[in-house]
Amino acid sequence: MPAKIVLATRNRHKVGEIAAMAAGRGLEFSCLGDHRELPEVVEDQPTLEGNARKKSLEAALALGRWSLAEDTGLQVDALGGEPGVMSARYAGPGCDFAANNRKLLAALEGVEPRRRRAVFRTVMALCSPDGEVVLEDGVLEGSIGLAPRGTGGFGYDPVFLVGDTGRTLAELSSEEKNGLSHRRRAFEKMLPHLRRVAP
Ligand code: ITT
Repeated sequence: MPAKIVLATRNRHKVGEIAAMAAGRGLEFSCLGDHRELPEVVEDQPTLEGNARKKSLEAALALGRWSLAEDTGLQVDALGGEPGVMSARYAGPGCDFAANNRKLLAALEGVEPRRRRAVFRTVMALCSPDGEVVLEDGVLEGSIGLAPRGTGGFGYDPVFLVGDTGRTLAELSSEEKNGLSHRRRAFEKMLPHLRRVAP
């Protein structure tokens, strides 16, 4: 029987990516959409670590089961690390991905390509049913393009050029993105801890 674990996110793109990475590992995921009775988690911590911990802990304690959560930020050097922990709400409360990308490109207007370095960072948190949390992180290096390109992925993927490949994350197939992403790197580091859930 697969071991049950709740993926404590309201982002359906994250659910798809993590479920694909975890396929065949003896884990059966539910997500917050399956537990509508749970209150919304207020992401008020100043760090990715703090928010990832909070999201995993609240779900695990409310449901009395293992929970996996993550918080991701895009950190742009020329903007002093912004949008960072504010990545989801960069263009304001309730904004969509396109508005965030427009604001980011406007903030970098006139900045030459070699000064547009950025990283994606994911902090993943695994919480046991009694509230014990472990954290792991994953980083993907790249830069911000001059205009959005590609239709894959979500969020900032169309403006994030991967390493020095000249391709945005949105121009990769989902298999390619899931093979090298910040989320993949955090997930790989989390695997030894996940063996406590599904040996
Ligand atoms: P949960 O908190 O419910 O997990 P969220 O979408 O609010 O979902 P975050 O707080 O981690 O997630 O916000 C991170 C934002 O960064 C997210 O809304 C996207 O805009 C962006 N983002 C996260 N992962 C990304 C990825 O792999 N590619 C592109 N953009 C990403």
